[in-house]
Amino acid sequence: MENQKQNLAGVWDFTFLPGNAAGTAVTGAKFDSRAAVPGCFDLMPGLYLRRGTGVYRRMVQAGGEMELTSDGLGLRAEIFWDKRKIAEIDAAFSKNVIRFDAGKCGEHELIIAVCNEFDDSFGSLFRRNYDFYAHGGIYRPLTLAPARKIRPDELKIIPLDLERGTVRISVRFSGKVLPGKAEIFFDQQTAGAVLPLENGAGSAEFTVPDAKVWSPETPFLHRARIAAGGEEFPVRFGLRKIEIRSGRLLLNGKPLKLIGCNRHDAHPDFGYAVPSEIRLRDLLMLKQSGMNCIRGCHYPQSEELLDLCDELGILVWEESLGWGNSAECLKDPDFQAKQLRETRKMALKSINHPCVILWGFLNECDSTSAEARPLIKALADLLHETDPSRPVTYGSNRLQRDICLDLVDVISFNTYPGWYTANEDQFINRAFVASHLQGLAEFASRNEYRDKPLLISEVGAEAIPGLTGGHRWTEEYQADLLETVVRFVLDSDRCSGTFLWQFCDSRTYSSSSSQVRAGGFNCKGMVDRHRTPKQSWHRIAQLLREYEL
Ligand code: ADA
Repeated sequence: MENQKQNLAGVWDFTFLPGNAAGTAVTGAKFDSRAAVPGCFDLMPGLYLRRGTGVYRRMVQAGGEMELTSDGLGLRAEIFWDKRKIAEIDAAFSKNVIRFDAGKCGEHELIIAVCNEFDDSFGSLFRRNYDFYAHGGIYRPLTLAPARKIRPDELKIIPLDLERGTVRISVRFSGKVLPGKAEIFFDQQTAGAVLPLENGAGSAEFTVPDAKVWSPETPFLHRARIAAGGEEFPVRFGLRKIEIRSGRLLLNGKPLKLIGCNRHDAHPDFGYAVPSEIRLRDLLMLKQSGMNCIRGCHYPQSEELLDLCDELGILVWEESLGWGNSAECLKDPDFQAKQLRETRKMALKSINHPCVILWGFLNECDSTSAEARPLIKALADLLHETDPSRPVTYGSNRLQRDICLDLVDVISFNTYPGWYTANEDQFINRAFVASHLQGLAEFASRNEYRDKPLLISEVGAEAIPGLTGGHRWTEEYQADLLETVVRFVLDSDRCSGTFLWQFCDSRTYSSSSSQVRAGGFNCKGMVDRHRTPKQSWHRIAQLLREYEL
């Protein structure tokens, strides 16, 4: 099966149509240009930051029942096979498997019309007010393969006991003929263990032979092959446990201090279609700096990124797409339904990645309003039910005013002392920054919250690369601020970690009602948009060499 999979990366025929023009794409489009897949069309020459419909076309050899897998595109797409619509994708960054009848074996035309016009209805998840750029394009790999006889709608391997090497494997297949059992083979095993199935679903405990624990220091990965209904499904997984005890996060039974950064999976020249080499370099830089984690802000991560984090031993907070959603939005039934659908999809796609230790959603929503509670509760319940093995959280910027913190396992505060706080001096006030963080730690130590770990999930300051002098917007100011935060977190018994804002400068909009974004970039990166370190990067790396995480 794997060798029948076609990777559709390459240069496709292309044309750009103004507006939301998927209909015209199939009837009247004249393909007058070429575009790379994966790629963002709104960074191509002549189309820089344009909004409209990018229409991609190529010919493919295929026939019979096929599966087209998209690991992520945006903002939304319509897909046509020989001019017949076979799918619509209405959520950016979402992984989708499309099953369709490709007809007779031979050459067929595949058209993907991707639109990056904003849709202001509440049913749209990528909204105009988000503080990261809404690119149009096919962000991540596309593959095409013959459809399997059965489909694994769920396939979970959850570590149970690390010493005994036990895991719980749960599967749910769909298809015309459902298998009565699955066979599980670990690593090099040739004799499988049986998992009985009823209506294509089953769950049982297994022992992994010669089990080795996965950790950031020794990211050991096991493999399982799951054979059922004449098909084989390979899965890679790791044996590790993330737990909460007395308000602390524990990894494999030991207290965990998370020191890392928020990272947009983005690049100024490629948008969200980040080339593998750049993704790899980013993660190697992070690992070498001594940081141990990233928050994949603010959307589901690519398979490639999660694979790399599994291999390098980088811990990940993965979250579904959302940003600053208002009470009006949070109570909208369409918005709610899509949030739930996409959050569940994210959890099911990433559940076997040991690097993922936290699930998140709805960054900085209006969690002071009663309207937020039903959706936050529903998302937390859904994640717990889909995956009982990982804690759930959301980045709150409402701090002490938040009324939803009881609904999640971990309290995560996005806070910008020394940046957005009013009446600040031109120069850093370290005591103010530390006392603000101390205030949050005290708040989180109240009876009702003391059993929940506390994270500072965003904190930072803008720094224009090369600007020095120590005042706001300079590299020193940012380095001083972030150093103060990291020292506080390392020394605090209450705080389980921080995700600094942010890894690299990232594209957003030049202005919005509440934010100043120099040149259309959020310049709070510790490295600049092309990944050249600022002073803060070196400062934090030096500090982490002095401490042992
Ligand atoms: C927010 C948000 C980020 C970014 C940041 C900032 O808290 O979650 O996406 O906008 O602040 O730079 O202000």
